[in-house]
Amino acid sequence: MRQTTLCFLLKDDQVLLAMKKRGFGAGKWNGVGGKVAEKEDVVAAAAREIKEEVGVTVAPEDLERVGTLNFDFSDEHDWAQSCTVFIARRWEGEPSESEEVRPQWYRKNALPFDSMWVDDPHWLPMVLAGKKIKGKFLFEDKGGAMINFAVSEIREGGVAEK
Ligand code: 6U4
Repeated sequence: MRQTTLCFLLKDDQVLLAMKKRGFGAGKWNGVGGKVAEKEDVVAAAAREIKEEVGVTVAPEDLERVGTLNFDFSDEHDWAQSCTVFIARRWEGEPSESEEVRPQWYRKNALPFDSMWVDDPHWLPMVLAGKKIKGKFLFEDKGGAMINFAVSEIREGGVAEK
């Protein structure tokens, strides 16, 4: 299964989302991320994608790993991915538009879920509330709908079901 990353920059009560302009997930708001390259560390991959997509530099120690999400697509098996989710509160530079994405700050309590992946309402609010999570999702209709999913919070010393 391919490894991917997703990172959310946080500033006060806002989160940076990026409108994907092309490729996988085009037309959706999402965190910043992409595929982990061969032999690349997942943290390095997250930092590289953040730089490539929105032009800011995040030090590896400022990337906090907050979740692992497994995405399976019943009609597109090649799209299966294990996605490591990060948050970052420190970086250098100002987010700017690239060929791939158009970034925009959103208030954490006013996210554009209608224009995001259908799974996002089930886990992103938990991440933005400071929780660590794991989840798995099975999609149909090329990611347009979910067949089933499970999300749980990872607590020190155990896992609490949502
Ligand atoms: P290219 O080939 O440049 O378009 P790249 O941006 O490297 O690809 P891509 O787009 O395949 O990688 O990476 C997938 C990205 O989409 C990752 O950031 C994870 C994210 N993603 C995939 N399925 C998702 C889903 N169901 N919900 C979600 N993010 C998802 O919130």
